[in-house]
Amino acid sequence: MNNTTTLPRLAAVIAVSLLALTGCAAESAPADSATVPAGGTITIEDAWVKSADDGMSAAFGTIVNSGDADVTVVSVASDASNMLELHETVENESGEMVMREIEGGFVIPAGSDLALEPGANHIMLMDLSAPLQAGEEATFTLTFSDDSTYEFTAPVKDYSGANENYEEGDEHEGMDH
Ligand SMILES: [Cu+2]
Repeated sequence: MNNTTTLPRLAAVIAVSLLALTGCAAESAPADSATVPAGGTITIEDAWVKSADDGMSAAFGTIVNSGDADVTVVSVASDASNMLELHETVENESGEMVMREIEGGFVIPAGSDLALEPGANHIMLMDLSAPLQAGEEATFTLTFSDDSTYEFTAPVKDYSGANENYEEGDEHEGMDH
């Protein structure tokens, strides 16, 4: 009858195993929730780009964040433009609405959205690589502060607005006169 000695030993082995399991779970649970990439919680609705022959244009849409953490767009890229910027539109000292690169990028609050629209925040195409004509499409890649990305395709549309002045640096002021 060795049961009296093997049972406690077995119980001890099980206890150690459970400790190892729970220790493992406790370590991995917070890591899992923290590693959901920003790009996995983002979608864009009603995206479109303003048609233009050359120079500058802008892209719009509603960036939706379905996650439980704020998401920050830090940069955007597209084959349609040699250079892109994230712009906001603000009133300058003279009371004119001007657009400029937004400091810190676009923040989309958790469970909320951010509208990119003419006269407000927008994706600025600074230097078109080819004419953008209505009916065509352009593909954009958003990069978030955690280095994850989200790619979307937007149709090109004719639009007569969205002609805000660009807030030029001092070295460009002469161009306005
Ligand atoms: Cu702009």
